Amino acid sequence: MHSVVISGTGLYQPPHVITNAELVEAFNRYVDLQNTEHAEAIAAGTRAALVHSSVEFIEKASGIKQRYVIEKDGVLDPTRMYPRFEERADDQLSLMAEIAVDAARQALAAAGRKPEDVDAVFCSAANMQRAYPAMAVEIQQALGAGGYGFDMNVACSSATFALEQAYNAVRSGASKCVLIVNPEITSAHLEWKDRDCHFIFGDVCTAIVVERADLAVAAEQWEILGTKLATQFSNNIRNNFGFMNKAEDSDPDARDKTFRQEGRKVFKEVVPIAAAHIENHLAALHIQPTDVSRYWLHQANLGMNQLVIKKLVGGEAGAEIAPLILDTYANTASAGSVIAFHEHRANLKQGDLGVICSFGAGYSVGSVIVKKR
Ligand code: CO8
Repeated sequence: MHSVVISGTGLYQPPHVITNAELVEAFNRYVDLQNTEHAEAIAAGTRAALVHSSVEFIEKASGIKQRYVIEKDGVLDPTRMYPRFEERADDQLSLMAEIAVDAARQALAAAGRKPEDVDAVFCSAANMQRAYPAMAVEIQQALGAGGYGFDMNVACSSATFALEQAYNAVRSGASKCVLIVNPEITSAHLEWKDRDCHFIFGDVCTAIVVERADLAVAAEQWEILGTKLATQFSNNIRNNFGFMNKAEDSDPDARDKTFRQEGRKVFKEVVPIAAAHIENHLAALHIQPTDVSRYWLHQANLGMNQLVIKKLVGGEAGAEIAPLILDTYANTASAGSVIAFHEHRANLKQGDLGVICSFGAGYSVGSVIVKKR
């Protein structure tokens, strides 16, 4: 078995920011328009009036202050409330592939690798732009990478689950250099008209290079000491959008065809699952939670991360131990823990231990324990 390292990461950051104030203003205008349009039904008691959102609630309940999006005007148009993307011809690069190629080039540059050094591409994200051909194969071609590519989806745990596949491929000798990309265009599958969740997500793409330690040339390398994945079925985060909707004669605009969740249940159920998962994974490698210098946790909710850290190390989740990126990026599905790793590792030194951990729909939890070389 070969030793395996993460030798580079990359981050595509979309051009537009939506602050909570802008988001709430647009949402409240939508609510007022809807309530005026349906005033009679509301007065007759046959329809419930929609209720305003609030910046204070969003920041207190989630810790999110803003989000990046690829397209902003459509989202903030109270007569539309979803992004406006142009359909592209078959011979043009897809939007998901475009942002993946951007992040991938950065990760390859950090790793000191050329696209032709890559012999596997995993496109792993909570949503795919189309059914086929696989996004990963388009990305492989756009970069000029070799080998093979495939798509995979485990919602918010897509990146960590892909890291285990890459780790196994490289340590077994099947691959030498794997590129993982996590293009998360969550704005297209978020229900911006629902105040319970309209503030949650943002767009982004992360990329990770995983390769054999003995071949790696990057100035900064993180040895993967182990990976651990777990799933447990739950309907508490669900989206019924899918290829059979048309055949089922279901309404494509129905509420169940976009993201929905029982946020409070998710919060309560996932915190103990994630904390126990990390603790067990560390114990299997004879590492105490307090020996870990940094936890790059999934970025869904500030309070969730604070509770997970409290269960693990008994203290507060300060930026030093568990850096927060969801205040600026919001929840970016599988990319969240990778953004935290990308942006918050520069001050760690040789021998320091870290844990990348995702948790989310499925339920799914994935942890990757790393050590700076
Ligand atoms: N403004 C004002 N008030 C509001 C708003 C709002 N925007 N929204 C809700 N309220 C009200 C509610 O109506 C409720 O009122 P009442 O008490 O009168 O009934 C009150 O505020 C409290 O509501 P909640 O109980 O819902 O509030 P919480 O404190 O639980 O906070 C959160 C809601 C922030 C959603 C929180 O529960 C949370 O973050 N939970 C964790 C969720 C989580 O981790 N989810 C992971 C999902 S991501 C994932 O796995 C990837 C999926 C794939 C991505 C696909 C791309 C889109």
